[in-house]
Amino acid sequence: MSEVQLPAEPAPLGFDPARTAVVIIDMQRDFLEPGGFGETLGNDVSLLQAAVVPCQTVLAAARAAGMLVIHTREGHRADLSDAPPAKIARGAPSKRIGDPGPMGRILIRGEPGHDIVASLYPAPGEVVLDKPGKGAFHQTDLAQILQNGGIDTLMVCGVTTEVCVHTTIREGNDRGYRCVAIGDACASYFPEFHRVGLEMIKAQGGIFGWVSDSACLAGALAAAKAA
Ligand code: C5J
Repeated sequence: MSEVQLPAEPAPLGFDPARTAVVIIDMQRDFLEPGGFGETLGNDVSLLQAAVVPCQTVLAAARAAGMLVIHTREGHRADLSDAPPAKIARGAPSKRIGDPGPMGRILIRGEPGHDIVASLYPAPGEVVLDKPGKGAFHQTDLAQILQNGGIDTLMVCGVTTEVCVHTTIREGNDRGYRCVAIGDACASYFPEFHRVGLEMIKAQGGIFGWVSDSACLAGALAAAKAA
């Protein structure tokens, strides 16, 4: 497939699917389902459902185009040795990271709540990247994976827009990647933060990235394949 033209803001972006990775951030039960980390912080987790179908569209399009797909999961080792005390102590949640909950221990690797929601489950061979922080580059081998794959562009979606999606796009931008937020495939517990979060990325001529949507990405890939 030759260069694909993606409608995006602040400007269209040409990308090579062979050099582009789709990064799906933290579509985990702990954030999207009742009884997990998101709800312990007092959030209405149902708001994140808005990103599920658009993420499915992105995932299906990426798979059909043979693109590198990376699923991230925020979480910690069972002994919490990789969890900064300042992160565990933060706020006044009903349960803290590591406490037992209805989906197992909160935000702990291997627990049911840490897993990716069934509707977006990784296919065999897709990269599943465990990250202890908000950004997908922090304390992970993502940079090595992208370098080995010859990747220069990231299509980023998932949750939450203003936290882990933003942090990952900022990290990627600083490392020289062209980062596109797939806006409707991102969601937040705070609709206003979602809206403004996307505005921030594309402001000032695309100060740290581009914003597009799932239909545009799927349509652009399909059009390029048919050409
Ligand atoms: C948060 C995330 N919001 N995946 N994590 O703590 O955005």
